[in-house]
Parts: sequence; structure tokens; C-alpha cells
Amino acid sequence: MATKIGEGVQIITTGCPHDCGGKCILKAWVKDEQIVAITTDDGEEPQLRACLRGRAYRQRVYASDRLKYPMRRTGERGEGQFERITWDEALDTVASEMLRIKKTYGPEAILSCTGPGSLSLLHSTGLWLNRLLGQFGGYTSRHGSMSNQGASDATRFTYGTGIAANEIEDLLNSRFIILWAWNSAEMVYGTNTTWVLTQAREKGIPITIVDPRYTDTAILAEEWIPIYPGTDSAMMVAMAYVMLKEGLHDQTFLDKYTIGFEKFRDYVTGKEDGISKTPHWAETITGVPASTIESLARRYATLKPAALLPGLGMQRTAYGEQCFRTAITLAAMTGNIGVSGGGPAGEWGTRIGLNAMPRVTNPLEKTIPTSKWAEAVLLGKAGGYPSDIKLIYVCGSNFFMQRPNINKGVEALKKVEFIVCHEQFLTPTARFADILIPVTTHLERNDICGIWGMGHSAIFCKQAIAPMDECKSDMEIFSELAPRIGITNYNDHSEDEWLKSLVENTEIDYKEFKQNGVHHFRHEPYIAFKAQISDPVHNPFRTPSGKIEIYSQRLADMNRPDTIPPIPKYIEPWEGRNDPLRVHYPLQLLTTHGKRTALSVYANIPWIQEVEPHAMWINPVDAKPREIQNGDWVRLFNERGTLMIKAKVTQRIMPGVVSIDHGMWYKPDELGVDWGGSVNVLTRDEDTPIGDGGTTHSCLVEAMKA
Ligand SMILES: Nc1nc2c(c(=O)[nH]1)N[C@H]1C(S)=C(S)[C@@H](COP(=O)(O)OP(=O)(O)OC[C@H]3O[C@@H](n4cnc5c(=O)[nH]c(N)nc54)[C@H](O)[C@@H]3O)O[C@H]1N2
Ligand SMILES: Nc1nc2c(c(=O)[nH]1)N[C@H]1C(S)=C(S)[C@@H](COP(=O)(O)OP(=O)(O)OC[C@H]3O[C@@H](n4cnc5c(=O)[nH]c(N)nc54)[C@H](O)[C@@H]3O)O[C@H]1N2
Ligand SMILES: [Mo]
Repeated sequence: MATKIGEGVQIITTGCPHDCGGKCILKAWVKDEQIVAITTDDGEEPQLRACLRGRAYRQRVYASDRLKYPMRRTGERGEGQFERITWDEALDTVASEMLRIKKTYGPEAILSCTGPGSLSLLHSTGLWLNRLLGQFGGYTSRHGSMSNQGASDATRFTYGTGIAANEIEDLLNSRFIILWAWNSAEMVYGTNTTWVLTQAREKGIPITIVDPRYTDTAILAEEWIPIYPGTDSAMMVAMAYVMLKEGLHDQTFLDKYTIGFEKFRDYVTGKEDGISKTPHWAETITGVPASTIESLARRYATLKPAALLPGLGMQRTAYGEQCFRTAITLAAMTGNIGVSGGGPAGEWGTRIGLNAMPRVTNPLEKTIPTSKWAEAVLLGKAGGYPSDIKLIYVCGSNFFMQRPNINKGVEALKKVEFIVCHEQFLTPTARFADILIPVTTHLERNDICGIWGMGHSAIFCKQAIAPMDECKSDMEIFSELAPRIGITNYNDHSEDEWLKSLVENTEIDYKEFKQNGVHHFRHEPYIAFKAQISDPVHNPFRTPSGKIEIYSQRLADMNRPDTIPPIPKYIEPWEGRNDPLRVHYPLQLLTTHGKRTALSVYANIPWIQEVEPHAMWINPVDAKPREIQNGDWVRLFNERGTLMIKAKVTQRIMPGVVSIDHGMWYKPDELGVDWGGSVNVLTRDEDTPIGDGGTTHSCLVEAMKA
């Protein structure tokens, strides 16, 4: 909406498209074609109120380090030396390199490195690059998400579908809420999730939180259960033991809707392997007292309906599928699936009531694992990977510092023949580019955003100001590049035509939407699997058996029972507390999603970084013997790398565990020591077994006072 206010000020409604888990309304106050302030939603409920990052966006748009024009590398790769060139020079160089590489090595030599820089519907960063490369003859893509692969595989194999969560508003119908690795007060997970949790708290619904850290979300809970990272499935298995022993489980539900529970029961009781998975067994693994495990099991089984919300942090660990498979099994044992106030404890998802942009499929079926991209580039076909990568095309990702094992990534970036990067800033990834392409921010273009979660609302993001300097949108840039590489039918729609097509045949009136800036889809809170539970005969689950598969034959058929068991199990993680490596690196490192960034976006924005200093959380029990005091510089290291960071000595993290928000920009010195506090110099490029997901939270380190 463009409202006139005051002398010469127009308020333009837009929304923030970055990947922080929310999508919120920003109101840009524009005077003389300049943004003079940004405020947020104060309209009718449900409001979509922006966080500190969105409200500070003015400083990001006008940052002095914005990329202003196309540039060419002049120094060594990674040195950050560039010179200005014209758009024609830039696009001609990119085109000729693409044609040369394709002719010499085939299209598979091109690696697409898209990312979630913009997750809006039109100017989505992945969309336009992959459209171009798809039409060009194909490319090598990546598989295995750093975000949610374990959760997504667990959910798919157990329920047969990708989304398995009740809508967040339904939490207000619960009698008990368990937030398991869930920190929505800092990492946004649905714009209004924390607002709903606050209302739940006000309503007196008891909340328990299971997390190695006492997060800002824990303030809403009446019980905090710290647990060693990577051991959640052991605690859940022991909760199942308590329920079985005390007869608290819902056998009727299990008989009717699930298969394979007996096999899980035999594992839990010890019939399978001679080990009873008692709360005492779990206490030694998890650090959680047996009595706490018993008490939580009893409450989850008897306070009905109860919601267990599993967060992604715990599945970013070795064998990360298991904690989600076990959580789902507990939801089944307590009969909390398909009911209001309960919840199926699977993965969250986004359902947007809008059309999707058409996608061009990749004609080549060549993918490399995301976490192991550097190894794949370094070893290529000789190392068993599907292609020899020669050209990396980056669009919308701070690619290499957001993937594990940065030091290996540096080697890989030095090896390829050509790197092009579309960016707004000279990020650590952009520094390695041969050609840099300057891109607009969302305030400089029109777009539509859907909201993470279950599709409550859509935001029309209206352009507030003209593109800065020589910046263009990815769509425009690729449209100009396409004919140079022989593609004639790349884009025949204008921005407005595309946007209109996204709402065609939906309940949205385009004109009204554009005018109002937001559309709320009115519906009852979504209850996952309501139909499957109320009428199972006509609504089978989409698994091979039609039931919730506590035992999965598909997983059994993979023939890797030690790492992919057909029933959920606790599997001892690598770089966990029993790894012999702990002699050298005794601390478990968490690399969390914090409030000062959306992934690596905003790490260079002073207003936001002023909120709190970047620091490593460490418990006094671990700080004392190392003579580390609050605010001291610490050297944190393992075999993969070293970073320098200040310590925050706090009881808010359990002993034996340290944590650092990920996303701060990598700043190596001449010895390769990172002074930016960029966690992936330490993390391990190893994958979850089923779908090659990230395991960044299985990472051992040692800390020394610097
Ligand atoms: N502000 C902000 N919000 C974001 C993002 C962001 O960068 N910034 N990123 C968005 C994106 S892309 C994603 S994928 C999501 C990610 O969301 P999450 O993956 O849920 O975020 P994390 O901070 O990694 O983890 C959440 C909590 O899990 C805890 N945790 C970590 N490991 C374990 C474990 O092994 N066991 C248990 N019990 N707890 C554990 C952490 O201490 C943390 O408090 O967030 C989204 N929201
Ligand atoms: N250790 C550790 N590492 C992690 C995680 C973790 O928990 N721990 N989390 C992982 C997760 S969940 C994710 S999703 C990944 C994501 O990591 P990345 O894929 O690197 O995503 P971002 O850091 O958001 O980087 C997006 C970049 O896109 C740029 N950008 C923004 N808008 C646009 C645009 O319109 N066009 C273009 N061309 N560029 C734009 C931004 O400036 C930014 O540099 O990180 C993963 N890395
Ligand atoms: Mo993510």
C-alpha cells in the first residue's frame, strides 16, 4: 500500500524474502526517492511484525559495501581485489566461459550453487539460475540439505508425506507442549510462532524445553532439560521404555494406525539386543537424570492432547534421521496424531495457497552431496563423484562459508577454472569470484512472498526505490545473459505479468492484493493427518503399507542396519561424547541460528551486530580449568581449523558443550586462522546416512585462552 503521510513521505508496504523462517511486513517510508525509515505491521490481526533485522534493513540497502557495478578479479582468488567493468564486458565474459567450459568438458562441468538469498516467489534466487542452466543443456546440482534432510527423510519414510505438523495456532488447544530443540524466539520459525507460544504460556499451558542451551525461548518454559547434542533419540527411546513399563501407551492407536511397533518394543525392552533402554541407560548417554526422563514420559503420555515440536538443530547431527523417527513414534504411542492440540512430531513445511513459478528441470541427473561439495570438486570422477567441476555459478548463497569444512572449500575454489557470483555484497564467497555481478535488494523490485508455516498469508512486496547504482535483479541479468549463450526463449514475461500469474485462479484479487500489500487466507488451523485418523479406510497414509511405518521395509531394503535401521534407534554419533577424539577435543560444538543474522545475511550490518557481541557460549565448569573469563579471546580448534572468538561464560549452556551462532563472515589471517568467528572452519563434512544431510552439530573442539 502506498499511503501519503506528512510532507512528501510515502509509506510503501513490502516484505522480507530472506531465509529466516519468517516472512514479515516491512513498511518503507520513502521521501525524495530515499528510504528514510522502516516500520512494520500495525494493521489488523494476524499481524506480520518484523524483527530487528527487517527493521534495520535501511542500513543494508544503503551500506557502503554494497556491490555497485560489475567487477572483474585482479588479484589472486579470495584476495578480494577487483576492478570495475561494464555490464557488457561482464556478461560477455560469463557467456564465453560458459560456452568454453560446456564445449570442452560438457555441461556437467558446471556446478549450480544457488541458495536461499531470496525465497520470494518471483525473484527467488534458485529459480532463475537453474532455469538458465537447464535450458543451456544441464548442470551438476547438489542434493542433501544442510537444513532439514534428516527430518525430511524421517518424515517421508514414516508418514509417506513431507509435511507432518499441525498449524502452530493449534498449540493453544494443547494441555502440554514439549519444545524439543526448538528456539523460535531467536531463530524465526514462522512469523508468529513465538507469539503463539507466549499466548500458550499466558493460558497456563505447561511448556518443557529440551535443549543444551537455555535459549530466549526457554524463558517461556517452566522446565529446561539440558541434553548432550546428538543423543536425543536415546532419551526418547527411554521415554518409550517408561510408557511401556507403566502401560501408558495407546495400544489401540498403535494397532489401528501403525505397523512394526512390536519390533520397536523388542528393541526398547532389550529383547532384540539384550540391552533394556531404561532411563538409567539413557542418563549415561544424554546427561539427563533418569527421574527427569520418567517424569517427562509420564506427562507426555497422560496430559492429552500434548504437542511435541521437534526442531531441526538436533537432526543436524550424525544419524540425524533417528531423533525425528523416534519423536514420531512417541507421538504415535501417545495417540497425539491427527488430533487438535496434539501433533505428529514430524517435519514442518510450507503450504502456500498461490501458484508456483514454472520450473525447468535439469536434463542431467548429476548431483553431488551439498556437505561434501568441496571433496567432490577436489576429487571429481576419479574420486567416484559424477562430474569434474570446472565452473561454479553462485546465485543467492554465501556458499562456501555456509558449508562444512571451510578450509577444504578454499582448496576447491582455487582449483576450478571459473567462478561467477551474483551478490549484493562482497561476501567471503564473492571474494573468490572471477566476475562479480551486482544485484538489487527486494526494496528495489516487486515481488510476492508466502509465509513459512502453513500458508496463512501472502505479502505483496512493492518496490520502494529505484535500483541502487548499476544493480539489476537476477531475473533481468539472466534474461540478458541467455541470448549470449544461445538461449532465445528464456523469459517472455514482464515482472508484473509473472506476479499476476502467481495469483491467477486463487482466492486473491491481484489489484486488491497489490493495493493492500497483504492477503490473509482465512481457515481453521490445519490438523495434520486428521483425515487419516478419522477415516483410515478411505484415507491411508502415503506409505507402502498405508500406515505409519514405525518399521519401514523400504529402510530395511537399504541393507545398512547399522546406520539406517528399519525401526528408530539411538546410534552412537561420531564426534560425540564417546568418540576417542575427545581426548584431544573434549567439547561438543553447536552452530546455532541466531537473532543477529538470517544465515549469513546481516552479518555485516552494524545496527544488528550491536544487539549483542558475537561470542562463544561456554559453561563456567569448562571455562575455569582453561582460565577463560567472560570477554576473553579464545582460540577454538580441531583438526579441520582454528577460529578466534570472544567467550561468553554462562550457565545458559550445559557443561561439555559450547555454542556459536553460525553465519558470521569468515576472515582468515595469513596463517588461515579465522578471526570472523565463522563456525564452518571447524565443522565436519560428513553426511546423514539416508539423504546426505548436514551434520554440523556433531563436531568436537578444544578451547584455549588466547
Ligand atoms: N533468526 C534466524 N532465524 C532463522 C534462521 C536464521 O539464520 N536466523 N535460519 C532459518 C533456517 S534456514 C532454518 S533451516 C531454521 C533452522 O532452525 P533450527 O535448526 O531449529 O535452529 P538451530 O539454532 O540450529 O537449532 C535450534 C535449537 O536446537 C538446539 N540444538 C542443537 N543441537 C541439538 C541437539 O542435538 N539436541 C537438542 N535437544 N537440541 C539441539 C540449539 O541449541 C538451538 O537452540 O531457522 C530458520 N530461522
Ligand atoms: N555450521 C552450520 N552451517 C550451516 C547451518 C548451521 O546450522 N550450522 N545452517 C545451514 C542452513 S539451515 C542453510 S539454509 C544454509 C544456507 O546458507 P547459504 O546458502 O549460504 O545462504 P545465506 O547465508 O542466506 O546466503 C545468501 C546470500 O544471498 C545473497 N542474496 C540475498 N538476496 C539476493 C538476491 O536477490 N540475489 C542474489 N543473487 N543474492 C542475494 C545474500 O547477500 C547472501 O550472501 O547454511 C547452512 N550452514
Ligand atoms: Mo536452512
